[in-house]
Amino acid sequence: MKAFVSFLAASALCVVPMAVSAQQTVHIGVSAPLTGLGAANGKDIENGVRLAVEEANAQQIKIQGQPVKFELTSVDDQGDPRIGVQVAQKLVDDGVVAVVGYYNSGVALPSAPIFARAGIPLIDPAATNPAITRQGLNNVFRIIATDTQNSGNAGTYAVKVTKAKRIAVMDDRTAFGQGAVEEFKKAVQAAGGQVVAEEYTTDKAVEFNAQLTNIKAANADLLYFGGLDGQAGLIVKRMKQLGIHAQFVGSGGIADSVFISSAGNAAEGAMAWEYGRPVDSLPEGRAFAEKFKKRFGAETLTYAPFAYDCAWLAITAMKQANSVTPATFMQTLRTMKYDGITGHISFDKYGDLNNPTSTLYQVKSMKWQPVTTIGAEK
Ligand code: ABU
Repeated sequence: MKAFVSFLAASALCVVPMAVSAQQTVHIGVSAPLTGLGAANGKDIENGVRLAVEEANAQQIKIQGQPVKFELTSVDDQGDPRIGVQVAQKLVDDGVVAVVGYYNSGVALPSAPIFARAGIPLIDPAATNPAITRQGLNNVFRIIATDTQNSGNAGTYAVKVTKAKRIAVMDDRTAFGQGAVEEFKKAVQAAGGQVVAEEYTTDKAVEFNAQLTNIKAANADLLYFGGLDGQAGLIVKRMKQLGIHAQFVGSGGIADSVFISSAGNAAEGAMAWEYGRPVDSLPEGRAFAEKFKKRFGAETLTYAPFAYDCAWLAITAMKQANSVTPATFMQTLRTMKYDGITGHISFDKYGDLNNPTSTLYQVKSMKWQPVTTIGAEK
């Protein structure tokens, strides 16, 4: 009898709780150019998401009582629409529950429907062509001002504040550059301004002599360029060589170190309209910049803060919905109010920001400095 009681006691000690919480792995996708011309910005976006994922894992988040391990699944879209749609399908096949992308509007436009068909939310930190959220899809969210807003502000400001009288435009024929210049021209015309020269190039070009000679002949006092940082730097350098004194103004994705390296001394005085407020002026912005530098050994470019917010937005939606099922937490995303490091985030019926802001920057003493911000946060 004594032996039997000892056996029961020993058995009781060995009872293993039945409700063991199994860890679930949740994949967050990123699509950006990790090689080629946009690679620096693509890595910036990828690292913004990586930082958010690492922080979320350190917090040991539980959803439905089970610990969650977040994993970054990134693909290199090379800034090419054809590659973009292929790797978008790969992300779907790999089972991502949300995607942070894109850098290039031209890649975002054909790729977004692939995630829509799979019922996966796409959260955009950088691609600004307005049509990305106007394709009738219900899965696209963008946490950055569109080109209607950013280049629209630029056009109004050029006429009303800069008082430019003879405006030239040039674009790189991409969905972003051409679209941005169209929005700029509409705003210039609405403000009563005059566009005296319209030129274009391609996003791969490195020589702009013909276009800039035409702009010089038109006696332009301001050049608005729809295109990206490295190429913008080469244009500004060539303007200086040709003795063109028109004020250079960029359309976004230009106020960064890539532009300054590319333009060299010619960078001084250049302007660019960027998205959101200066990160340093936001409550958590400076801390973000410092932890980014500590983690990756490099300063952020334009988009890492937005990409970080995109990833945390998805993770917070999962927490609030208590679900990692895309169809469930996507409902939460639509009505969420989230304070990110880039500002207040909530969405209109298209998935665009309710309160977008833009900031004009200028290179002073070879550093991009904020000049003014348009758009009030509520
Ligand atoms: N918004 C600037 C990044 C380039 C793009 O939208 O294609």
